[in-house]
Amino acid sequence: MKLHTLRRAVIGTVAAAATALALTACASGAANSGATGSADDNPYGLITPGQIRVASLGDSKPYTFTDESGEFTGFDVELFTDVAHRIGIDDVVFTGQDFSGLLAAVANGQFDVGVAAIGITEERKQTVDFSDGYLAGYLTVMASPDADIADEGDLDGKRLGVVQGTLQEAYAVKNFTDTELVRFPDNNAAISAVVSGAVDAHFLDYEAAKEYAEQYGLENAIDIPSFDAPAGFAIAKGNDAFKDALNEALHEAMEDGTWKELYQKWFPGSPMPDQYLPSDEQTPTPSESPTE
Ligand code: SNW
Repeated sequence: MKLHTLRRAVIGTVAAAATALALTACASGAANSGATGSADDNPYGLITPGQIRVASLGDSKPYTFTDESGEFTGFDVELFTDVAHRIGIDDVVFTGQDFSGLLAAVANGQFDVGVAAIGITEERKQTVDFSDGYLAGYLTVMASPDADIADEGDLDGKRLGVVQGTLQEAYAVKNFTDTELVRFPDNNAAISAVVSGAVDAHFLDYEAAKEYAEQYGLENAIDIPSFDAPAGFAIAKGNDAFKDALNEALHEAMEDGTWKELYQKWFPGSPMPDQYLPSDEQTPTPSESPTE
């Protein structure tokens, strides 16, 4: 707690200095010149100017996870790092959180952004703002092949793991009413329970399920589209300068093929969605298609 107080005090000083600088800039009519401006050194209202603190997850491979040396990596991590670079920031610090506390930690200013395959929903928008979407996929029930789970009806009377605070939990509460839900803080704990037989299946993101399936001989038993809740970067409400900059950089990363490259690297063999590809690689929608 003492450390916390100290850090806040330091941040307070930095913030005061930044405000003073901004005021000086205003007075000289040069405010808000963006990342390249020399006067305004914190255009995105970051906790520490020049650094982005990211709330993430250590066990959501291949989206966000820590490798053998403890470094954060994965699709979301590499995409966000690329986007941050495009807005002039290379000092990006990822920290693992429980998913259930992640959005609150962003909303109350402990982190500048949340990056963890976080689906954009109206409910979550009450707590945080989101960048535009960057990934739309499936929610997957993963089980042992012996569990005989092939469709949603097969979950009746079964024990199903969900990570607290996820869309999977919300979907299961609403739709799997005859299933016993067992809540876990993270995927690793839930997978251990599937492997030990303490639960019959676990409900998580498609690519993470694929990863665990290979590792533990489990299978993707049911895939449920979650295209209406594409993942976005979560930021504190009202920080439009930061949001706009992230969006612009994100769309650049899509347009120049960086998004596609990362998708192929981290999700090999998965169907390539259209909407985040460079515009000249997108297939025409049916109404524009000459065959329609
Ligand atoms: O809604 C999907 C989205 O379409 C894409 O497949 C990436 O995952 C989602 O954002 C859902 N992710 C869950 C959620 O937002 C779990 C996140 C996690 O476990 N890291 O609750």
